[in-house]
Amino acid sequence: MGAFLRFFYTRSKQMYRLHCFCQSGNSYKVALALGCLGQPWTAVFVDFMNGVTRADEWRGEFNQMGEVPILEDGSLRLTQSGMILTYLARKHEQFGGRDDGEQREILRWLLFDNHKFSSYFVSYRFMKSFGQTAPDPAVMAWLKGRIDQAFSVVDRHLQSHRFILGEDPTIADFSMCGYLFFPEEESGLQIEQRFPNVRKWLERVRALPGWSDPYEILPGQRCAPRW
Ligand SMILES: N[C@@H](CCC(=O)N[C@@H](CS)C(=O)NCC(=O)O)C(=O)O
Repeated sequence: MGAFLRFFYTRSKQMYRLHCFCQSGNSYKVALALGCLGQPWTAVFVDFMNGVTRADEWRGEFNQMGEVPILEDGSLRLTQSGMILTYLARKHEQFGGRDDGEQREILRWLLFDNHKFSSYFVSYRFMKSFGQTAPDPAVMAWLKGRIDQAFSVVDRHLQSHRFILGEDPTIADFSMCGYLFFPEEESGLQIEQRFPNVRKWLERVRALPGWSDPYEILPGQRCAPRW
């Protein structure tokens, strides 16, 4: 094999592999980053809805935490979307902040996102749309209160920022928008109506080269909201 062909063969063999499924906004965070970085990737479907990630065998082989996304880069296997996004930003020298101060600021928002902004929204949407039993109204009311607080913080911040850090998009944006391009009926929370600065920010993210709709790029069967 000539050097030229070998280069392409090696490249295609090492294409990123993203273990994911189409309802997973945490997977979408990584898929969106790869798209905006112009990096080709291939999906490895994880049958989350049928309990694959709860099996000891799956956990033993792929992720002891029982979670997706998982990103494979050659022999490297990475988990936790925030860590994966940081890895990609550093590797491709884009979207990762220009100096130590910006990198710290990105980490601050990634932590806020994982603890509060995506996190409470994820639980609410899951119970409303994909849970096996009808959601408990008291739990949903509590979650909605937490969601409203976290989204108010971000909406206020975005009054004076085009993207989370300022003028330019970073992985903090990819992380925080991860659940907000799914159909509104899945949460029923009317986020864009109630938080106008979040809506304008999402329009800016949607306009980025490389953006795609989650249900167009992630594998698996779409299902109608259950409750
Ligand atoms: N902090 C993790 C959260 C990952 C996560 O919760 N993924 C969901 C799918 S979107 C999952 O696999 N959940 C399994 C579980 O909670 O048991 C990340 O950002 O990657």
